Amino acid sequence: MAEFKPKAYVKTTCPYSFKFRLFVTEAGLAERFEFVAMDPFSGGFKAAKEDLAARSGAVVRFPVVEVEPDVFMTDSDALIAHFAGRYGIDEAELSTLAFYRGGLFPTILELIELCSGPLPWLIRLGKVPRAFR
Ligand SMILES: N[C@@H](CCC(=O)N[C@@H](CS)C(=O)NCC(=O)O)C(=O)O
Repeated sequence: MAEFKPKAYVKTTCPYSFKFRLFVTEAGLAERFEFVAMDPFSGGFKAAKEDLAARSGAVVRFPVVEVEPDVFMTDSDALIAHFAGRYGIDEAELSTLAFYRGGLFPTILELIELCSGPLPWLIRLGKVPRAFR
């Protein structure tokens, strides 16, 4: 029987999803995954997310990976550790991942945190940051 290919649901605007996608690519594992890009600006996003919630039995936080048929895992760092272990990857050797984790990633999280205070006001002005849509 063919080996199950983990199915990774990654949200296009999500810094955690990007971290996992970056790990997979830099580790040379891209061929081992099926990626599903979840675009919050597309019409099907809400229904696809609800379907994922029903199938996984949990509140959806991206990235989500179906690691085995009907077995779902979340949390970007836990997923990275899981697949690094499975494929014998040393995370410390992934310099682009370290570059992202050390700079852009915390910067985006900080911006999201800063925007969440004035969010109701931004919504009233019709200026909802992409990360909150
Ligand atoms: N600790 C989690 C955080 C994941 C998270 O907060 N994801 C956000 C998007 S960046 C999410 O899925 N929120 C629900 C949604 O966007 O529908 C991780 O590292 O994966």
